[in-house]
Order: sequence, then C-alpha cells, then structure tokens
Amino acid sequence: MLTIYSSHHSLHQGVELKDGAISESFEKPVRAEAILRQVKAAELGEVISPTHYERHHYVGAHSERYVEFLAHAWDEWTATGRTCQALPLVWPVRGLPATAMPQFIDGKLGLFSMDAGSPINAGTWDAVSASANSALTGAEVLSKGTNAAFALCRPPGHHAGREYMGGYCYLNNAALAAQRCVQQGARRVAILDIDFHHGNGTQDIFYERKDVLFVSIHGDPGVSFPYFSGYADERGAGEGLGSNLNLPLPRATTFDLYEPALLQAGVAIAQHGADALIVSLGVDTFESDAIGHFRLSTPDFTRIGRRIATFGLPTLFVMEGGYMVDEIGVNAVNVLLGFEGRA
Ligand code: Q9C
Ligand code: ZN
Repeated sequence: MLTIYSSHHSLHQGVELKDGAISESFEKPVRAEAILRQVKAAELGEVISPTHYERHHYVGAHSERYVEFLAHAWDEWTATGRTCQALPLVWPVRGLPATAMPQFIDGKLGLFSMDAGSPINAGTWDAVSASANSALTGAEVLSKGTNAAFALCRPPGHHAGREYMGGYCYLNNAALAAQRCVQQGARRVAILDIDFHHGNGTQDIFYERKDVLFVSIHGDPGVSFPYFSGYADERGAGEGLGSNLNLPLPRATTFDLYEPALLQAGVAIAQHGADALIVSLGVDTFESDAIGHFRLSTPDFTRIGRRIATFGLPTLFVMEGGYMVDEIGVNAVNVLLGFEGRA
C-alpha cells in the first residue's frame, strides 16, 4: 500500500490546556514519526511526498473566509506584538449575535473555533496544508484506479468543520479527500470514521449532502469529547437526511461490542452504493490510550482492517488520532496490514 507523508508536519507543535495549566499537546510530532517508522518496518510499501495544491482546493469543504483566516492567523497574531502560540479565549455562543466577522485576530480566533484545542504557531499553516495535501494526493491516487492508499496526515482533521478548527484539527483532511473523489468522478463516497472521538467536523461538512455518507463509531458524546455532537439521532438534514449515521458506544467498549457496530457500518456503506471509501483512522480506541476510553487491543486493529477489506471498495485511510506513541505505529499499521490480508 502506498503511503503519503510530509515531514512538514513537525513544523507544528501545539500546546493544550490540561488540569488548569498549559502544557505540550498530546498531539505531537513523534506520533507521525512513530507511524512512519512502523510503515517502513512492516514494509507496507512505497512512501511518497504529497503533491502541492493551491489553497483554493480547500474551499468547498471549508468556507473561503475560514481558509484565509487559517493562512494568515499567525501573521495577524504576531502583528499585535505577541510571540506565544495563538489560542481563542472568547466564543460566539448562543445569545451572542456573531453577525459580522471581527477585524481583530482575537475575535476571529473565537469565531473560527469550537474549543481551545487547536493552537496556531509559526509552522502551523505549513504543517496543516501539507497534511491536507497528503489527503488530496491520496484521493488522486485512488481516482486513478489504485485499490488502497494511506495518507499519514498530521495534524488530524475530523474535528474541523466547514468554518471552524478544534480538537487538534484545522483542515478536514478526510472531507477534502472525499470532496476530491467526487470532483474526480466518484458518484457516491462513504466516509467511515473509527477514531475514538466523533468526527463532528466531517459530519458538519456533509450533513446536508446525499452523495457523501458519513458513518462514525465513537465514544458516547454524553461522556466524551466533543460532547455536543455524535448522538444517534443526528441523521442528516434536507437532501442529506439519512446520509449520516452515528454509532456511539459506551466507555470501556471492547471488540465484542465494537464488531457489531463495524458490521452495521458496512451495511450502511453497501446500501449507500459508494464507489470509494475514506477511512478516518484514529487508533485512540486503544485500551491504554491517554485520552480515549475504549479497550481495543493491538490484534483487534488487524481485525478491523480485515473487516473493512470485506466492504470491497477502493479505500483511502486518513490518519486521525491516537496518543500512545509506543503503540501508535503498530496499531495503525495493523489496520492496513489486516486490510491487505497480510496479517
Ligand atoms: N484531557 C483527535 O483525536 N480534548 N482529537 C481532550 C483530554 C480534545 C481529540 C481532553 C480531544 C481531541 C483528532
Ligand atoms: Zn480522537
């Protein structure tokens, strides 16, 4: 299987608020480096760099003003004299009108974010655009008739909505790949999100569309991030009604409960009549993950890959979460080896 990887990811090193203090983010460069190491150790296949895409390719899945905000946020932040990472501190919640876009960067940071989990620093845009380009390159490879590819994206993307960042995400890599598949002639695309957290951003982007099915298996949002979406009664709207399927599972879910959800996802993907499948591949479902609360084991990830292969679709895997650096490589690559029938 072909892997698409850019070393530019390491230009982004974030911080997060944890236990009342600012500290290094769980979403850090060694994650991607560990996965790349395992891709090579397992001889998964060739590793290539992404093609360059101008940023208008990000518009569609995202709004133009959001893409422009991301591209310029660091310059606008430093123009105010600050050199620390940029974080939002005020949000347009219910009751605040938010009719106009603020001119000042602090206002824009709040308008274009869902939480304080996506800091912006000097290298963020380079890393974010390289990550998005990896997913777009993967979609291109799929559209040319390749059966499977792995976009080793970092930063992740599935919490990023049409007009907001959050949960370590900026541009929605999986959504951009799905959009590219449609542009390249796929009539129907399915996105299967197996990260521990609900892919609220991907849901947001495709909620009113019927050509892209979104299916997500994740921790019950009543007790897990992102709390405000991921419930089973969110089924899509307008033309997209019925093209969104959330399968929330309780804390401490093990494979015996996970497997039936995966089977149900497969049925929905078959019913959708998809020509291509994008998998938002998070391995924060691992039993000892630092922020996820499921209990999947390392061999379970191989089983997941084998099951996804039975869906019989050209498949692009797009890396999302997973926070145990020692196991992230083996767990992610096990899904890919399982898919290929090599494990
Ligand atoms: N104390 C992804 O997996 N909050 N994002 C975690 C931990 C944010 C996860 C709080 C979780 C975001 C791509
Ligand atoms: Zn996650």
